[in-house]
Amino acid sequence: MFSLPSLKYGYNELEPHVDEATMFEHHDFHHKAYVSNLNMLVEKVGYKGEGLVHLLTKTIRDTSVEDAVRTGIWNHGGGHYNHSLFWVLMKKDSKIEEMVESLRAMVARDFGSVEKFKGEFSARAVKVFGSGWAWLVYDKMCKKLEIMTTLNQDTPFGTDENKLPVLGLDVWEHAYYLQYKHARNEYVEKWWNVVDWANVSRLFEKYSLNDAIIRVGDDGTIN
Ligand code: MN3
Repeated sequence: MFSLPSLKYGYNELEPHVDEATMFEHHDFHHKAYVSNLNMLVEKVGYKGEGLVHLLTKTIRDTSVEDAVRTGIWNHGGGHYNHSLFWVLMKKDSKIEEMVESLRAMVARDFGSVEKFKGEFSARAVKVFGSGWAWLVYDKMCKKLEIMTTLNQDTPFGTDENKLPVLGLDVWEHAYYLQYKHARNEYVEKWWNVVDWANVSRLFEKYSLNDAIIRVGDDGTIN
């Protein structure tokens, strides 16, 4: 069954950018609830360990599965995938120098520069209406980087199979409200200080060189 991944840093280690109370609530309650709900749902489809990506791309299109179960898997499975990815794309002491040259070059080609990319990404993240995510995705068909937003817990590849998530930002209120209140724009600005560019690069290289989708293990580990 699915389980909640543990964080590779303490709840307070992303401070002052993301505070301890937010990290604790977000990980131990919000993410945990997606995992618990997903486990209840997959019992109903005879899950045999095919993996989250399979659930989110195949099971949700299987019309022999009850509509409510498919919707639940889409939402809670998406929540588990998105959050598992989100945690490993952050760390304390973010270093932009850890971005690999191949990613920097493609960012420059597709957005003009890293700074322009960050500006565009922030603007899109701030404008997500209601709850959702902003993503940097690698389009495996066009072999280019794009900014994409999704609503609720929709995943990029569940929405469009060509869109593989390189970087993701949770802009649900639960991700920032305790600390930033209504000021999502401030949260988005500060969040750049905790991006783990080495792991972002690792995802990008896996997609662009191997054409592989990142698997999130049932225990939330990324491989
Ligand atoms: Mn969240």
